[in-house]
Amino acid sequence: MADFNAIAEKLIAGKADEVKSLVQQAIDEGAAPKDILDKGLISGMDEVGRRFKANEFYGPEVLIAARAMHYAMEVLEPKLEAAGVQKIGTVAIGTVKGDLHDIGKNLVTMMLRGAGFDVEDLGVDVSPEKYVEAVKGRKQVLCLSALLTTTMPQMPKVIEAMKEADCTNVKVMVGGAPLTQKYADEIGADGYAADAASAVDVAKSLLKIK
Ligand code: B1M
Repeated sequence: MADFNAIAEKLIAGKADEVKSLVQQAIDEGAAPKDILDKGLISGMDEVGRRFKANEFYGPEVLIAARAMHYAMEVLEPKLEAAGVQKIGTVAIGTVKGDLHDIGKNLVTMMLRGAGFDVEDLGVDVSPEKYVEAVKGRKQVLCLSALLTTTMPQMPKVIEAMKEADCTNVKVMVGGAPLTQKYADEIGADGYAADAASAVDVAKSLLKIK
């Protein structure tokens, strides 16, 4: 019988090769792809998120676990598609115009993917127009990252551009070291996340996913 706990444990430990082969073994044994995802990989990433919030894990451990998840998904993704398993939501993420910091954004991307979201990473130095183009009619959530006090003011510009392009049905979340909930409220963002694990909670709550 497939050992979902072992998949979760190896994922938490960042053992990419072992996670991938355990996932392959579970597939070969006939386990449902959705169970492998939910009870193995996502359960492991949830624990990574919990440890990150509790300061038991730091950026490198999260990145290593996320890389293991990504590696295992290479074998699981085609099976999920074949089984018609839906992603839990669609997200676009990018670092705002003028800002080249991407380590935090990449962590957020990996945690969201680990939680089951379909995430398009737009990269760094993203203009308001590019955000709008990426989300219009195609995404439910837009995540903006900024690490510089000089680039934070790009965020209200993106929100304005979204309104002008009639993208008000897309939820906008903001994050990055200089950001605060107060600033997010002032600029009219729908959500603020202080770190990558909370970004998952906020995205889920914006889309009313339990
Ligand atoms: Co830059 N840099 N940097 N830098 N850099 C900071 C941010 C700075 C605080 C350093 C300092 O002076 N003490 C300072 C900003 C000061 C300010 O404006 N308040 C600064 C500066 C000034 C600059 C330059 C202007 C320096 C210069 O050239 N004179 C320049 C700007 C370049 C540009 O962007 N145009 C610059 C350049 C660089 C490097 C290229 C060298 C490099 C970036 C490499 C890269 O990202 N690929 C770099 C780095 C590494 C840093 C520090 C050291 C580390 C940032 C980091 O990766 N943290 C940083 C100082 C510091 O923080 N100690 C600094 C780790 C990361 C995991 O955390 O990004 O906060 P963080 O992400 C967190 C949360 O914020 C949140 O979740 C993440 C995970 O928990 N989060 C989100 C982030 N994005 C989110 C989006 C969401 C939700 C949550 O969406 C909803």
